[in-house]
Amino acid sequence: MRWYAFNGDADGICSMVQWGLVHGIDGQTVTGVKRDIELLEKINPGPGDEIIVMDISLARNHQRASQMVRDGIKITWFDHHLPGEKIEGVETNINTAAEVCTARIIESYLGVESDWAQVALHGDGLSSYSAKPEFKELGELLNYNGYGADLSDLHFHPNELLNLCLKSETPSNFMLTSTFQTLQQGFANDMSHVNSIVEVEGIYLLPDEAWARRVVGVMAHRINSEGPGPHVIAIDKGETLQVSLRGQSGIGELCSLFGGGGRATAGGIDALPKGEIPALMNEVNVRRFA
Ligand SMILES: [Mn+2]
Repeated sequence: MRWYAFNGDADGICSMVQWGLVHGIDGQTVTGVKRDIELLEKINPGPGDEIIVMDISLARNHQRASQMVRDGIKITWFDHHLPGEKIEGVETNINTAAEVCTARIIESYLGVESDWAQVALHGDGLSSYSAKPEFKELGELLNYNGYGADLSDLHFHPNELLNLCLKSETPSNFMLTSTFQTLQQGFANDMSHVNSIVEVEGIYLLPDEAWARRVVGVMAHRINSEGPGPHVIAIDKGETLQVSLRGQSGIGELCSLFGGGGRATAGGIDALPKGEIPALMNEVNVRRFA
């Protein structure tokens, strides 16, 4: 059997849609909210099974991937996050260049130019590398749908969105559906709360409520487009902060200093103890005023 593990955000979905339009997606799909990236933990392959992974970090699935390869499972990995140490036997199609998202990697792998790759660029905050601004809203909305503490926070299960996108075939068709309208309305409602959030001591701090958990990503992209950063957007989890960091370069590395990770321009720290906020802000400020 073939398994697909894909990130539940715009890039993961758009990668899968492209694959599905060319090869179909027969098999078992495994996904989750955008933050849910240790997806290999949810797969129990049998002998002879194969796994295709899209838009999740190999570094964050390293141990499980190594074990599966030793067990004879074939793994093909498409991604643009820092991969960590090489694993012999995993076929990797990984490019961490700032202008690349997974859907672009899939587009060149398949050799079929696709507007879904353009949608994904917008979803990943890479609009400046897209030639199609008409898909910016769709990219942001698919990305927005992936944010939440768990699947119950989301308007649509990522699998359901994947199937609706496949049914529409093109982004333009999808934008005519009631699904698109539902996302537009949900987004507008959530964003109506955002204006009250101001930067305090270098951090945009959000309450731990469903609307905030859903808009944190889009809010981070917008704040990042207003200046070089690094920008800190965080959800107050009580003892810890769930941190999103955005900037122009070195963001994944910065997050990894605090147990997080990411790519050049976007990263996160799942649970930063509040006592470590000064240390984080020191690192951020060194880069802000460099
Ligand atoms: Mn991505």
